[in-house]
Amino acid sequence: MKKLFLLLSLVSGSLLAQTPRLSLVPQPAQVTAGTGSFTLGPQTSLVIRQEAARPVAEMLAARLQKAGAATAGLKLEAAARNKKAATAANAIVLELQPAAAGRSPEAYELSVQPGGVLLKATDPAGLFYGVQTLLQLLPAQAGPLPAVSIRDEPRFGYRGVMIDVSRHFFSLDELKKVVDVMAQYKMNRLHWHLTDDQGWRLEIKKYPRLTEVGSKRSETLEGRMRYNEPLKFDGIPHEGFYTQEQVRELVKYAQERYVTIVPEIEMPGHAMAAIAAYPELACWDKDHAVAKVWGVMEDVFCPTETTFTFLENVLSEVIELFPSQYIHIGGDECPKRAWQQSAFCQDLMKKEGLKNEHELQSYFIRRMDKFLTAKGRRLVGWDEILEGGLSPNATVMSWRGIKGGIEAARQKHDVIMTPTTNLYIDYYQSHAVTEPLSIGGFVTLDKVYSFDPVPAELSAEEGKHILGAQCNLWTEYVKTPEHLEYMLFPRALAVAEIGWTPQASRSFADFARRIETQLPRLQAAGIKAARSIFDVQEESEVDKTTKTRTVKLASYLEGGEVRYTTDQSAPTATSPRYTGPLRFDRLTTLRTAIFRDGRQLGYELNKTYSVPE
Ligand code: TNX
Repeated sequence: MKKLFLLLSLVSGSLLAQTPRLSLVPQPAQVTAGTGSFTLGPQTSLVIRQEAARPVAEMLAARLQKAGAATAGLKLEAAARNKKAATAANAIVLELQPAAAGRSPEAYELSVQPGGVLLKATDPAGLFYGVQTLLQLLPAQAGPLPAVSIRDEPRFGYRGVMIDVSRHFFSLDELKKVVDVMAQYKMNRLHWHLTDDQGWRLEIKKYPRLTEVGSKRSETLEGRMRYNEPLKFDGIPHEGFYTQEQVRELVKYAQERYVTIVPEIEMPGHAMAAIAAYPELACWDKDHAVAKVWGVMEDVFCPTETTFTFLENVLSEVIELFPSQYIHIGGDECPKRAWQQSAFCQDLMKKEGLKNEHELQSYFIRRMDKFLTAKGRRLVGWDEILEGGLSPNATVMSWRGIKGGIEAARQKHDVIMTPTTNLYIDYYQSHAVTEPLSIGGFVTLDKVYSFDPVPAELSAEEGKHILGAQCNLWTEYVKTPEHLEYMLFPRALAVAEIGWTPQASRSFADFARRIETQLPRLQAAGIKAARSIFDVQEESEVDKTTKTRTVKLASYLEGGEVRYTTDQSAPTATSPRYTGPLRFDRLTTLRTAIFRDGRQLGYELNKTYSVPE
């Protein structure tokens, strides 16, 4: 992108030297800077050429009014088809064109010229995304739109966020807020993790105890689970579920923003909440209760006809509620002990010719696959569904790294990439002492950004099975909407760009610059995003032979100066500036922060390093 601007300003000289740098996220496939600008005013009209464009136009009008960009006026006009778009002066024209072969329905072309704006797409989805771009072009404080022409299209069709509402419940309003932000950054799948050991959150008419019993736990583990230490609980009951009416409301709300909600009903593991409600679903005859600790539980669904009937009935209601083609059935982390100890399971394995419990799990998933396929839907599951044989129509969500994804793509199955290494946003994102308690791990914004969903190991043909990427927010340690937003943003925006922007146009340095301008917009929308882009990035390594430690520091920010001290004093704007790796040969305390224009940005990192003895 930078190169393109450089080239353009070389070619056109001083005219383009004035061109403002755009801060669009995700970076569009193709941007050509123009000359001049267009200012919206009370006389500006909003023109649609087809009725199908009306909902998107209405949404644009509402957003422009809210942004104060269009005072009083902004009339929405449905102009006759035969009027030429290009001649509509002082107007924003939305136009649907006949589909061009091979173009994604999400593609659009946007042209801003001093005389007006023309947005073209073959599908309302494309118009919707063009409108998101247009709104991002608008300065935060309303003002002129820079002249530009953009041809844009996503790299992947699946650009997702997963939210776990089982471990902690989040309100419908909070989820709507997340959907709003997702849509603004062109994300289109919200994977809703609705059930798990710690709570069943979806009303099922046929089985009222799922929510009467399964949506409540008496208390929750406090802090982390530590080996050999007694567990501590908070004594606070936790509960919550969504009525079917609320589900319909959210599905519709998301649909209007081109976000499809992919529901997940976990099986055969992570099922304790359902089993607590209906103990006959278990293999074991013991006390069943909704879990109040985290982890992998051994109390799982038993593959009896009772269980299959139950799950098919549940999924039938799920299918009624969710138009999503994909229905997620979990499939992860199912310990096999209960099945090993069950005479019923051992018998079933003999009868079905299943060699081991992995094949029994595969039998379980295959039955669900058959059921969903017969209903015209597609099964998606975590990568454990590969074990014991993948069922014919399954799509795999690769979470334990990318290996499962590679294997599935080679077997010609579709894949969504969501590896813990890069896309687990329940992990820490900064060294800052202000980071709230999390499950562990370390996934910084650039770690997320650096992920390419298509592994180099795959051939071009196999690579086509990669549908896209998704970040996962598990909420064992995320209890409040503020914390949820802090974990999600801006890291989900990196996933938005992974999913949308051509790999060759991606640059983290430029992304960080753009994120800096997006943060105030998120804040204005009431989103409590993390500000870790203002913190020092740090990495260290010991060398046993020289008995030294090397510390590398960096700033994501353009013009960000990393300054530091090693004498215990607080870093200031005049402290030594970091220019290259620091080497310590004794115990050293490093205090460092980022400065720009004489001011400290973000938090100080204060860390004491040991060296090898
Ligand atoms: C693994 S990822 C799980 C979740 C946990 C998560 C915590 C996956 C399919 N299962 O049950 O919440 O780790 O990071």
